[in-house]
Amino acid sequence: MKVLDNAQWVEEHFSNCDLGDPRRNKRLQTVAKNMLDAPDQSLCKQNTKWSDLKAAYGLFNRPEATLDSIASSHWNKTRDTKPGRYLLISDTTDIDHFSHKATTGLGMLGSGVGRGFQLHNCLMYDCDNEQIVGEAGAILFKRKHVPKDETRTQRLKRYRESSLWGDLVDRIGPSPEGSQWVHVFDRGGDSFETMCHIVRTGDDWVIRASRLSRKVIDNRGEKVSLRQAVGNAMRVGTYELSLRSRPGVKARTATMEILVAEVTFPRPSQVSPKIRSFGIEEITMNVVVVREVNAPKGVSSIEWVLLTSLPAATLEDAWQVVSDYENRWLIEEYHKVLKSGCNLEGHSLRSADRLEAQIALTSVIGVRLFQLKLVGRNDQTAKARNRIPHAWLRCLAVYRPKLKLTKLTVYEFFRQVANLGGFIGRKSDGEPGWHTIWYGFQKLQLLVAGMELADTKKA
Ligand SMILES: [Mn+2]
Repeated sequence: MKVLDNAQWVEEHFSNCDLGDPRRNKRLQTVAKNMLDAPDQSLCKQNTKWSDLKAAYGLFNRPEATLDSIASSHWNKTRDTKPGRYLLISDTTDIDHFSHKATTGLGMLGSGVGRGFQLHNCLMYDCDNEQIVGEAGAILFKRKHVPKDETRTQRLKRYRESSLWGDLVDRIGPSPEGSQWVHVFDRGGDSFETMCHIVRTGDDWVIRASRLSRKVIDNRGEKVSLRQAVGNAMRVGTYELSLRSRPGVKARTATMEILVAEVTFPRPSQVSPKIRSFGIEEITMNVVVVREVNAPKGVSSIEWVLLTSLPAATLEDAWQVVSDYENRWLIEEYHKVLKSGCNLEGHSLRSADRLEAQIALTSVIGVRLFQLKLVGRNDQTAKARNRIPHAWLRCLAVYRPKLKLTKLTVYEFFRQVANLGGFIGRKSDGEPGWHTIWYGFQKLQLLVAGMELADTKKA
């Protein structure tokens, strides 16, 4: 993957936005570029020209600046996948604006003490090239106070947090010709309703089961609990997993076994009117179970029960399902990028509408930062001069005269960037973390900008 410079990247991902006025679209690109140059700073520090800062506030104030209008150009680009295999990893994260007492129009968080939004979004991952494609879609949800005496029927009729999963599947839509899309959800996404939405798009899923007490039909046609079906599952293989130490638990090598079963979920008796209208009476799927055998006493053993539309007859099939689920950490890391890398919760804008525009912009910019991190890690042998913008390399060469640019790999380039941010890179240091990469990246951008300024002065 060739790395674009910040201006090119912004152009590619924001130039098709429609905010109702060409000047406003241009303004969006300026604000986005400034954000990318200094992602964890406040708006004032990102937009150091007075005209840019005015443009940012002006933009966020416009009713046209919504999550959809700002991010959908990027979403569309992400969904237009080339033939291949892709994971669509979704999750919900709380965006907490509790500390900004003056902000109006926020929803509830937690038990009602917090204030903010739930951001439910989906990250597209290219399995063949091991790269982040982008954000495939997002929904912002404001939880409202629910009356204590709400009936089950009333609950099923209203938009709930559990509806976000299926709703986002619908908004993202089906995969294009030649692409296999696999939706990967944690236990929050386990419901018959959510699966119905994926059945309708014709795509695949790997979802961690949340309720093992639910009734299913096993392969002998008997009605059992999912827990019982798991108990009767067939073992297809074992493997060793080394687990790092945690507070109070020693490091150990765990023996894991993989079991598979086929089950049918009947439609629950009470479902929302929408699901009733789909007319899906039952869904047959595979269950892949990964669990630790002979876990030491007093240690809670690992067990994943994964529900999937993918084949699971052989060990190889089952492995694929497990490794798809193992990639779920990517969305958690992406949410970390948004919160700690882009300081998403730190902006003190005065209304929920302005925050929505801010969140939209950040969710797209966060993709770029996440991509840069993975490009560095995965492209261990690719030469930097073929992939990295020329100006960045030129700048680095001036700053570090001993560096041999012709030999530099993409991987080494990003270690050098982290180096600018304070990463020392001793053997024991491992891979550079977020903050050092960011600080290094910001420093490099500043050096590049300085060099370009000097060039124009001379001309
Ligand atoms: Mn979750």
